[in-house]
Amino acid sequence: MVSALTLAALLCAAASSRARIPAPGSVHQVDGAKPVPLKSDTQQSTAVAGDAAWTDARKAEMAAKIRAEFLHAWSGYRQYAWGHDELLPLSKGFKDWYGTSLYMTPVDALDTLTLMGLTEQADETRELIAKDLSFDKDIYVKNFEITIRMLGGLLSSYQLTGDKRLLALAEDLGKRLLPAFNSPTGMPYVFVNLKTGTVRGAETNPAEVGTLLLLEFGTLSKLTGKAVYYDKAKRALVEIYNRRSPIGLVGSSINVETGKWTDTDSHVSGGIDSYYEYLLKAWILFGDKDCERMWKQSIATLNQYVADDATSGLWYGHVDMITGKRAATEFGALDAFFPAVLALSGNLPQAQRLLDSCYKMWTVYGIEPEGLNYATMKATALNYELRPEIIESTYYVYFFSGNPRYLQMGQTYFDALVKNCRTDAGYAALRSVETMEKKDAMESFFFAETLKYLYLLYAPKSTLDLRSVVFNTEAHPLRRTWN
Ligand code: DMJ
Repeated sequence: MVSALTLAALLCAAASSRARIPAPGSVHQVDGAKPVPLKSDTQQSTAVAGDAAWTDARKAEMAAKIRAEFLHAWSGYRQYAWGHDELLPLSKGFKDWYGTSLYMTPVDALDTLTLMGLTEQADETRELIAKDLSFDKDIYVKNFEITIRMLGGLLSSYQLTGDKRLLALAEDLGKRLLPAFNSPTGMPYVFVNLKTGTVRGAETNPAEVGTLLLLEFGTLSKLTGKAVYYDKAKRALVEIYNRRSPIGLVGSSINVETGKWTDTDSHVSGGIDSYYEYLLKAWILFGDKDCERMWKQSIATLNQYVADDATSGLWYGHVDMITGKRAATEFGALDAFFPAVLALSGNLPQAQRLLDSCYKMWTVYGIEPEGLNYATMKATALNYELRPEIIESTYYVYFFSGNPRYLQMGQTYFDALVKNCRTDAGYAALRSVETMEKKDAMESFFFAETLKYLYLLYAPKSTLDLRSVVFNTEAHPLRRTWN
């Protein structure tokens, strides 16, 4: 357990650390963890044809195609929804999450525009944000979503462009979000009013409590020299960790006022996912030893209880956090981020096995369903929300393995997206991967994550070196520019 004193001492140590971001995949092998027994490579069952023919020219051609599709969707946003949170890709309208725009798509998309070399569009978007975006609004926002999309996007684009107006906006937003942490336990409320600082929503989950540390509040502290952001976010993360069960697992729902679990279902899916992701990434980005220890304990326990070596492959399912008893054989589109985390932690073989399972989830319907029962290989939720996680994992696993079969997997995703989700104004989520019926939604993470990871899979290494950045959970890359 982490006491307040050791926490303070370790925070000082982390702040004064001069270490560079360690080479991901090389130094984070888990001590004492019990990995799931590996089948040999020859037993990997997922066939990915045509993986030998990936020349540099073919990769460049793919990158250009993905960039063109990004531009197609961006033009739709530019024409029908400019200045609003999201494009509605079927009705050609727009949506603002809180009745007034926070420029969610522009902020979320800006670093992808920059990385793709879409300079004219990036400059126009940056000016829109810097001149017109204001957080002085009497609205209750979801702390988690605004932190990962907006705070993360502003900080990342500040680091990429050096435009100090973006850092000023990030700091203004960070200050307005801070009251969320004013609960009896220090774990944040779900909603905070940007103008008044009043809070709502005591029932939350580990992802929404534990995800605020890394690229967002921690980096804001490092870039502004104000420790308060790191300290509050770190305390919240430790509060969740300290409430783990005797076997070391966290549940799905917790009350920030009582500190009691209200749902003991344990998994790596939505609601818990980025809690684990940030334990590892906060260790890498900040050299935070508490996070290293918490990550190592957590991954060992996940591999012991949550990993499931089923007939259909390796999965991470659902168990009860107290007993460790299997509760469901369910995996989904959100869970598909986990191979990326395993690869970054140094466990490439397990990442490859899990990614093979994810690929089966994608190909069983021709595009991935939101939820899958891996015992029956039937969908439990048929929608597809244009999510990035499987592509994110494919990018990481390709980066660390260099195996062209992952480029072929990327081609499968891209072809399915173009075939099933493209509209004349952009890209649309699907109501059903059985019927491929579209719905009028294109979330900002399609620009921030889905197309960014797909592009980076094929783009020249000089576009961005994964060893020099840590991506937040919304794919905003952060560099350790501080000592
Ligand atoms: C994104 O907002 C982030 O990746 C988050 O961690 C999970 N959900 C979406 C994408 O699916």
